[in-house]
Amino acid sequence: MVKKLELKECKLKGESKKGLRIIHTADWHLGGKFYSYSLEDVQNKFLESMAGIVKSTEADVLLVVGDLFDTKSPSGSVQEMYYQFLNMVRSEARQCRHIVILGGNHDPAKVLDAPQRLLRHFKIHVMGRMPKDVDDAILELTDENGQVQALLGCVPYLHTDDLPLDEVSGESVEDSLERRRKAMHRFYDHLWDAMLKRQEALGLDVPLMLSGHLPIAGAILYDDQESRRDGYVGNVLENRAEIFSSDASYVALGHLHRGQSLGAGSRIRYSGSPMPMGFGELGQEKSVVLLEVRDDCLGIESVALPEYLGLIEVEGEWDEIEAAVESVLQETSKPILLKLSYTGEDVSKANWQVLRDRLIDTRHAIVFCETVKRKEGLATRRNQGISLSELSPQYIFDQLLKRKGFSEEKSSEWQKMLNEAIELRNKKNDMEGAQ
Ligand SMILES: [Mn+2]
Repeated sequence: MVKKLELKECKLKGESKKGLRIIHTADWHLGGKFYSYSLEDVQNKFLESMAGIVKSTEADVLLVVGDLFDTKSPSGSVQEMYYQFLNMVRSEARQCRHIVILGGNHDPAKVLDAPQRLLRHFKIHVMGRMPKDVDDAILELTDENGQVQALLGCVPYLHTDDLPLDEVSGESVEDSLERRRKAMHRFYDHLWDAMLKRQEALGLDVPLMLSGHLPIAGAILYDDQESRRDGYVGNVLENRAEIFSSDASYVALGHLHRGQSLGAGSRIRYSGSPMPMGFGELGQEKSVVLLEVRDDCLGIESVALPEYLGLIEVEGEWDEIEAAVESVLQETSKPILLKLSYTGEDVSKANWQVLRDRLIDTRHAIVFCETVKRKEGLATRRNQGISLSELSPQYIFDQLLKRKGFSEEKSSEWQKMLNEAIELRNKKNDMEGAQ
């Protein structure tokens, strides 16, 4: 028998507590850059405010489902930021008994796991890699009296070695992906069985929850073409929601930066990232998920986060671009990053340096700008200050198509071929266990 709690959207923050409270968040990407703009200051602000949220929501559990760090080798100051945060929560939000940090595809699993035993003394459970014994991945979430209120199956990003496959030779890429999907399903089944056994051993009737850092079919990856920074590789291996037992009361996911549930009222949710990492996330409201384990239901509330970073994208005449730059000078509460495209006739107007100079000594920055010159009905873009990360295969391809002046029909044909080529490349990367 599994105690499956019904999800109930309700107001929890500021209301009196009726059960164990869990904050579900993910994809912090500490140490990450926005184009070439360092996010360290913004992220420090975020961590401070996050510690405040853990305190003000009276959360008993803080769960970070992967991509805590942005790179495999976070600098000393980025690691310090992380440890300062843990210390802040431990000293200021004392009711938070369990801090759970799971590895994502961006995380340096070994760096996360290095202090694992030490951190356990502080009830900080880090799991960069999946432990060999699945039983070690089951966390008993206890209340202030030490009573187990729920079981959490902790699942960091799974590497190829975590998903043993049967050796098959001479199969297609599709077949091999299907085998990986099956291996993933088997993995979650195996974990679920272990959780049922644990529950039985404890002699308790408590809700069971799962977690994971992976893309699930049906989720919205991006609002537009651009924010393909993360998930580009990996979204090929789309697992199906059925890998999670339907008896799970909640499935806390990470990896996709857009917060969402898989279908209306679904118990399978992505918390989303706390701040945008690309212009594709422009306009997304960022939040964390707050859960409350009650006797008869699982209360859930999406708690909106402040906007730590503002984004402005302008494509148009020079005076519009100038006005946008002037307007950000008024903003002092948060940095604003601008992406600007000048599409006017007179290219001599486009003096980007003058605009950049306006932002010196502010926290705002123009992270991308370009001059688009219109010629015979075709737009050709002349790039200024384009960063490497912007040079996606798609971007270069678009430029080429424009330059060649292919018909729409021909262009879409070429586009189809490019998509296939990219997909094949991604599949290959994914099979090799790339991020
Ligand atoms: Mn990820």
